Amino acid sequence: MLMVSEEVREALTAGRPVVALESTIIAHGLPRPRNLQVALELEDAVRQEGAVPATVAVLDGRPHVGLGKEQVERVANEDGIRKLGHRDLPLAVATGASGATTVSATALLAAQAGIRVFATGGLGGVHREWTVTQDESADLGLLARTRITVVCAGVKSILDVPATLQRLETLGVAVAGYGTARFPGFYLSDSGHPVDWTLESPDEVAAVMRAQDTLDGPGSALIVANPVPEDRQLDPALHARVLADALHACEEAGVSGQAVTPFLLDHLVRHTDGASLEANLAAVRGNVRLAGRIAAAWAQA
Ligand code: PSU
Ligand code: MN
Repeated sequence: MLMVSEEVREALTAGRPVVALESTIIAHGLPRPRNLQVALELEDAVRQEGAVPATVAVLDGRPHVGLGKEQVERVANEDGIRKLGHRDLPLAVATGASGATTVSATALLAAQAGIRVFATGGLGGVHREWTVTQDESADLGLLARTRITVVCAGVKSILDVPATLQRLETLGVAVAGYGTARFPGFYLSDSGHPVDWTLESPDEVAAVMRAQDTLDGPGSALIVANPVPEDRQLDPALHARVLADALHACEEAGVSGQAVTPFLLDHLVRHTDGASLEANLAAVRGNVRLAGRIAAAWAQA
């Protein structure tokens, strides 16, 4: 049922590096037409690091790992592309729907295809107001059950960051800062919260992955939290101001469920004159490149 592209299948069989990429950021996280350019650029960046990109999406009810150019175009431009978390996969498959995969659905499909390294922008997590809405991204629960390394710039700053870090601890998901002892803040290099572990090189990350396998504990993820370079981050004062506005607007508009994340991200883009988009892209680019290097170190191991 899983459609693994020929290029990805060959690379996996030969033990060459592969990096999974999610598609929700393309379909629902970035404005058109920039989203298509970015999708292709990210695939290119993976290739420049010597790895094969495997963008994940569901098209006409078929889960794909590794997309051709026309398929990437569909994800970026087609109206009615849904947002699919892992719980949505059987529904999309059985009804023949098309959709972009979130971190949870991407991690699941990538792991099933035998891919160990995955790059994204920011993970989903615990939303502010959790006590009222119980809105916690399914990303966290799935990563507690899936042996995959996720390179991200932390969790989106629209979330409750300390609550998300606590949930990751409770769920037993390993978290390490890459070259930093601070948990990155997605648009910002530093969320203001520390991490317990710091890894300094792709080889070190690969060694942790090997240790996960050797110890053979619960099949959980390794989160490599890679900060956006400081000179590329969103101005922290602007970030604080616009984020407060965005959260307020979201409440006013009565947005809930799956629509919350895209609503907030879009609000930030429009009210920072695109600066949040640039910081977002800088973060994702950095993550994709690092993931390529980690995949290469892992393939050599
Ligand atoms: N980070 C971004 N843009 C996004 C997302 C993350 O910069 O669009 C997506 C990811 O796919 C993540 C999802 O898995 O949002 C989380 O959505 P939710 O909170 O509905 O679980
Ligand atoms: Mn949610």
